[in-house]
Amino acid sequence: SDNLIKIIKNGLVYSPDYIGKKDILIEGDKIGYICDNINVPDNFVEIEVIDAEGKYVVPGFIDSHVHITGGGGEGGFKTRTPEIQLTDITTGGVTTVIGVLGTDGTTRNMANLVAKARALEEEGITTYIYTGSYQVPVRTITGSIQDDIILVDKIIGTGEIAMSDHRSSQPTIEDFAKIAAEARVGGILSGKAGVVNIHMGDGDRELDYIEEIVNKTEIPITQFIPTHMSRNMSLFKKSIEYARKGGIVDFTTSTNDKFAEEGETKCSSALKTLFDEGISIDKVTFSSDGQGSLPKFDEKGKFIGLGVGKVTSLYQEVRDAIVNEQVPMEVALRVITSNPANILKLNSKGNIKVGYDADIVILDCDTLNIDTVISLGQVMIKNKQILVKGTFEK
Ligand code: FWO
Ligand code: ZN
Repeated sequence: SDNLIKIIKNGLVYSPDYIGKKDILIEGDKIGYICDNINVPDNFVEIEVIDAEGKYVVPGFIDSHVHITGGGGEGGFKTRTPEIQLTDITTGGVTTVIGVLGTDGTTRNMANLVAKARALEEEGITTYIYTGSYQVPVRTITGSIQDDIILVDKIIGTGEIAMSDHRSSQPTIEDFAKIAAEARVGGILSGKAGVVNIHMGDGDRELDYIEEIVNKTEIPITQFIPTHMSRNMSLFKKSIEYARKGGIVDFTTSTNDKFAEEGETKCSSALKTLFDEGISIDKVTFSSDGQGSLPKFDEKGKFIGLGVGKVTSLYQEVRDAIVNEQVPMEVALRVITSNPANILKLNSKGNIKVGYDADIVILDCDTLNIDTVISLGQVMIKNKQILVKGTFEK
């Protein structure tokens, strides 16, 4: 059985700010104590000591855009991607996911998204969801975005709603303003973020609708979380100016060689560029688009193939930013820990602090590879061995 008390000893701790070599006491699902040295009282109670000597200890990762019920379908029914399994997530060091639907808002639905989010929670990680899919009007549970956010605990906002994409519902600016208004009031009345996660396509209108809403209404720019912002060079260049204006920019870490050669900017170098431009990194996040489809269309809009996103790409891009792009570790880690936690108002997440959830990842110092993953105080992976699997995983 899992000990209720654990002590992680002698790790170099990034909270994500670097706080030095510390011992961390875990009580149940919370971080109970952080100090230079905790003497382990012998045979006092069952205490599991985890030796983090020569290792980094960082907050569990937050993946804020994951198709947990599966997505895709753009190449016909056989291309509907498979539902995610627990270790697809935990092997990526991810302990909190935000689940989304996608292009297919017909055969995928909110009831299934809620059920899958609850299933993953039963299996040991923390989940939230966005109400809706690509389509406008947004298909909700209660019939209203505002009511969904206020009344359904796991719903923290709406999305991913498609903008500037040949697969969108071709919504108007007014449509988006009303969606943002409902999400904002829902968030205000429930203490949640109430954000609008916008799927940015390759269309020419890019961020125009968001900027016009921000200029013409009382809705703040931080109500929107546009994702896929490095999917082509033009949009990536726009995302730099957008971030400079205080906008939130989310970059998708799942990719394939076709997208790379077609002008997508790799997330690790996108982060380096923003960092070198002196942009405040607080409004920058990475998300994986895990289990989502990565469909390719030719210039006439004809489907020519698809890949499937992977949650494990999330930390790999952060690791590349640190190792290959020399982005400081305490900066790069923020885009998958404290930044999404702050932006999404996940108050007990994203930091190694007393009273916060015991979501922790231990990294090898030399390789920066994931060694151990703890979610809500439960050791899911230890010394690269999977200890906890999904219900139907062998
Ligand atoms: C992106 C999710 C896309 C699904 O443009 O939006 O399709 O419903 O599963 N994926 N449509 C992938 C690019 C960012 C590479 C989705 C997908
Ligand atoms: Zn998308």
